Amino acid sequence: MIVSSAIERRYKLSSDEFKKDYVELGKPVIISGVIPSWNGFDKWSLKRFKDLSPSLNIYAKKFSEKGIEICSLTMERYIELIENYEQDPQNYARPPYCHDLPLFSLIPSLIEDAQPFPYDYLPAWYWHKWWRYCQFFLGSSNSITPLHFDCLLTNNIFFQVVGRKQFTILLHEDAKYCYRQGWRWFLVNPENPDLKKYPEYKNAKPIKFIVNPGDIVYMPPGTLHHVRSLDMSISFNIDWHTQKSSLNAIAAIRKGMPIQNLYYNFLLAMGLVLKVPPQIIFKFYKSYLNYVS
Ligand SMILES: O=C(O)CCC(=O)C(=O)O
Ligand SMILES: [Fe+2]
Repeated sequence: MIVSSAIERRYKLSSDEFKKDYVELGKPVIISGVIPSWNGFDKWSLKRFKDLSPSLNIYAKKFSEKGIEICSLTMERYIELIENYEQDPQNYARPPYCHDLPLFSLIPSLIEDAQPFPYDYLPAWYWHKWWRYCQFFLGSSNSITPLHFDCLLTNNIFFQVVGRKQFTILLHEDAKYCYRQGWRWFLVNPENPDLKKYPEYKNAKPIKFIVNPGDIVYMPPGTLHHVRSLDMSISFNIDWHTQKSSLNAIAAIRKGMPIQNLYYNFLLAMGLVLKVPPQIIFKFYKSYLNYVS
């Protein structure tokens, strides 16, 4: 098994190079030097989120072999659980992982902190109220997202603001070595693969890297990723299509993509290919932001 083929790291990558050298070639990249110039880069912390919105009701997830369990709690309580765990991990259980939360819509004052936002890394169709497409990940150290690909076969631009994360990614062509379960989850644990149980994984080419505060990660459609938080962490991502990826994603209905995903991909293709404005599409697309699959 070849561990750790490299990922390129580019400082303030231009949007033309981003499109030509990475998106069009289906190649992942880390972009540094962009987030640190945001108005609020230094301001974000879990404590600040708690102070801004203590009574906000949020959802957190527990991933296990049985599936995804969801619990609901207030922001204040959640951050308290994280702080307790970080101070004394022996005596406090690791908190659940707050995963896929549309926090810019819930706390709009945060939007100003993410300016100047790098619009150029997104197709123009997403520029109108770009923050509506952002999904946040808040969690303690050692929070884990098991191996999966993003369910609509979108591109993923991932913004790491606070804390570090360890990513292990595999290109979509390696999915066949990772023992798929359902549409988008995989049984192999790439941090400690059990080659007796999952022998085909020896053919896979995992890429392992650490994402630091202020880094942006680009992953092409269908990239498998396993993510471990190394610290208390705040990140957010945007799942986004190009015209081409939206049409490829619709075609994936033949490969077992759930029908609900087809609905969202069809809406996005109406926007990107047929140019239906986001003001119309978003009303129908919005429920995707609470879609657990
Ligand atoms: O940061 C994580 O834990 C998971 C990120 C992820 O799955 C994503 O951005 O799609
Ligand atoms: Fe993901």
